[in-house]
This record gives sequence, C-alpha cells and structure tokens, in this order.
Amino acid sequence: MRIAFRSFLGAMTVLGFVSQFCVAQDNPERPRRPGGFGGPIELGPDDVAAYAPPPEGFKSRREGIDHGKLELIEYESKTVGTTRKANVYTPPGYNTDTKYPVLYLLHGIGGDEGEWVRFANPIDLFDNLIADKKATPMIVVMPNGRAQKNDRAEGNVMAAAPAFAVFERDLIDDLIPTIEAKYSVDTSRERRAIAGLSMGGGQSFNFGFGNLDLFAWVGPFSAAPNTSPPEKLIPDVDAAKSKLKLLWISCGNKDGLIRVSQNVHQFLKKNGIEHVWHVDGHGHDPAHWSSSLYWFSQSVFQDKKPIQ
Ligand code: FER
Repeated sequence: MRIAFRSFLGAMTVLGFVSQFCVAQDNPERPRRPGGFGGPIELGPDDVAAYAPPPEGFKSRREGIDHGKLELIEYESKTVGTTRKANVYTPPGYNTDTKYPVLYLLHGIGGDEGEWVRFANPIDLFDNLIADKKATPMIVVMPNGRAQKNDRAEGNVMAAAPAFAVFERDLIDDLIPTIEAKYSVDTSRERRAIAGLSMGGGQSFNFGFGNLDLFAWVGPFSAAPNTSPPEKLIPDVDAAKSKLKLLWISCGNKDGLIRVSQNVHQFLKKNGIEHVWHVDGHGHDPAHWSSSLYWFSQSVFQDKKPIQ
C-alpha cells in the first residue's frame, strides 16, 4: 500500500508536471494550479548539494556497537480527544541521570508514526552516528502529525491536510508534556528540535518559526505547500536571527515541490538569515529523506558549523 501510494505520488508528480506544462503551452491565459503537487522545476545557481551522499551502510545495523531502543508509546490528546501513538527512540545507554535533547521528527501526507521507522531505520542510523561520535545522544520522537480522530493514512490522504495544521496544538499541549514527563529530558529550547519530510517539512517550518520560544533547531526536508508564505512565516526577521541555532533546509532537484523551499531560501538569503540549503539529486523520495536525516543529525544540538 505504502509503495503503491508513493508510486501514485510519483505518477502525480509526472502528471502534474506534464499537465502544467501543457496548460502553459496551450493556454497562456489560464492560471497555473496554485500550490499543486509537482510543478515545473527551475533550478538556480544556489540549488546545489552542500553534502556528499551518505556512506554505504549508514542505516544498516552494525554489530559491536551499543544499540538504542524504539518504543511505541500512547498519550492522551486533549486536542484531538483520543489516545494517540508516537514512536520514541532512546539512545544507547539511556539513563535518568542524564537530561537528553529531543528531536521531534515528522512524516508526510501518506505517513503515520511508523513512516520514518519503515524507510530510514532510525535506530541504526542514530546508533551508528552516536557510536562514531558524529551525533549527540538524543531522544527522537516520531509522532502522528495528522491530528484527527481517525489518524490512519486511509482513503483520500490529501483530505486530511487541515489536520496537519491542528497538530501544532497536539504537539505543544499534549505530546511535548507527555515526553517531558515520561523521559529524562532537557526542557530548554536550545535542546529541542523539529524536523520532518514534506507535510512534516511544512509543519517544521510553520511550528518552528511560529514557536521560537520552544524550538531552536529546525530541519524541513522537501517541504510541502502547507508551508506558510515566507512573509507570514517570518514576520520578525531579527527574532529568527537571534533565536535559531540551526535552520537546515533540503530538497531533491527532481522534486516537483522544490519551489516551496526555494521560495523560503530566497527570502532567508535576502534577509540575511543564516541557514543550510542542501539540494541533492533525488526526488520526493525516501532516499532524500534518509540522507537529509543523516546530515541534519550531525549538526543538531551541536555548536560546530553545520558545513565543514
Ligand atoms: C500538495 C502536494 C503535496 C500538498 C501536500 C503535499 C497540502 C504533500 C506531500 C507529502 O507529504 O508527501 O499540494 O498540499
């Protein structure tokens, strides 16, 4: 089903591209579909890779190193009025004498709390980086970002897009307090990050910039059109500059949604807001998201410069 859905999205990208191209050719007066999935891709001089592809085996299980754990937890959501699920990774050697930073890692329109687990092997990806001292030991929370009573990715998944906006309240009022009560967490904003893919990338932009008092590290990968327009997203340029420790944006150069991220990148550049802009050779696909997680995880919660 999952593979079928991704192929469906892939086909939509191609169809979207072809139909928009044809519309523009056949009838220049007709407006382009606003925010459509899979628009024409125009690459500029900034749209280049900041990082190499990850090394072979980066998300494969390695023997002879310590391993973390993955746990599916449930929490009561006042926002949705149901019990909701989240996957939680705790790093090797997790103990209550240490206060850990937390990364909230969000999925796409057809995903759920298991999406990252299914394609990126986060236990192994993080265990490997932590064993090599490339990532800070952290807790990674993978919730369900579709904040509605039936939060399964069923039927017309696009119809649930508004529930991805509702998730801001579920995250802040219900999930974060649960995580901070249940685990040994450093609750300061400098030790809380938000990142995600596609719809989760848009959520990372919107919730990250919208709650600079809560998040200091923001990582949107292949952000979808749920991303607020830059002027609305960043009404206070100085606050963004002074509060963000890292803004790490990526997209594939074959992703029909790249214009969403290009648009934010250009606004950030014009306003002198420091950020990473990494454009690799992938499309709107798990290879791009795994690679982005691999590189983002090596900068989040660290003071070194993100690009060496
Ligand atoms: C859209 C195209 C794509 C959209 C959302 C998506 C809300 C999300 C894609 C994904 O999460 O993979 O127009 O509108």
